[in-house]
Amino acid sequence: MSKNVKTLNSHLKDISEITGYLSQRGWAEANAGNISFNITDLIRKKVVAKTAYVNKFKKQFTYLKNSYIWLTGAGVRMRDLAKDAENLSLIVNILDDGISYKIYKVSEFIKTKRPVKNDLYPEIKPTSELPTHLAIHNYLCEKKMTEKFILHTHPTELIALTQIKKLKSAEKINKILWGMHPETKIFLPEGIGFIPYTLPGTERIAELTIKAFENHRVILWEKHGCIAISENIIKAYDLIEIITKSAKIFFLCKSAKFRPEYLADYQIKELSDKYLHTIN
Ligand code: 2HA
Ligand code: ZN
Repeated sequence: MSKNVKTLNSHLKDISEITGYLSQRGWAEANAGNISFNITDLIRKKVVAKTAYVNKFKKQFTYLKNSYIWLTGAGVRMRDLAKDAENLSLIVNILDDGISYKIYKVSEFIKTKRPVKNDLYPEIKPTSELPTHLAIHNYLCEKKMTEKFILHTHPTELIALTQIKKLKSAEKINKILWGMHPETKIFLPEGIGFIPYTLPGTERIAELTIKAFENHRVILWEKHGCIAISENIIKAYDLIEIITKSAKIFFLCKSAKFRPEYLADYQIKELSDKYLHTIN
């Protein structure tokens, strides 16, 4: 592994920092949100763990054969994850048939600084949105994309936008988001994707989400939250923070009883012309 590749430990530090922000910003009420990270490239040696047990998914993930996916635990609060990311998450190793998997404690892969002691969470199981996370990772590997990180959270202002009947389309929401602040067009030139309300934690939401990721990096789930893909948690958070700021500006104008003026179409085009080539 080359020296400039961040270690899992170092990613876990970032995860602790960012999950603290998610909680402080009120985007992670109770156990809201979940995170996963394809760490296959960070694994130096095969782990033969005592705690791992073999299980099978309902479907095969062809492109995840022999992969290692770090995931948050079901029911785990982001505010607790911020304090103890390594013990409140786990690692799923998908075996070489793409359907069997083993679950490992993170402590089997890195040196943990403290013993596992968690009365609040006696047993850590994978996040309830596991089907969506794995389907997205499978898709990202199939397309050989550089994004390995998935962040799902509940940003209040974004959810509020999806509660407004006449705004319920990607086109209308993007017009608002781009219109409120120039950085939104610079960071998200492709805009957000939008998925009409779908039952959380299902194969259906997974299917719709993968389709929407064909040309987006952030997707809004109507009346629920958003899900973003990026290279790491810091960049995924940046994307969500930027669009949430735009939504907030929109609502601030509205609640002060002013109609926001929006950036003009030519100003948005100007931003695309100047910055599009610099955006990754
Ligand atoms: O993890 O946010 O979508 C709780 C959720 C499910
Ligand atoms: Zn959710």
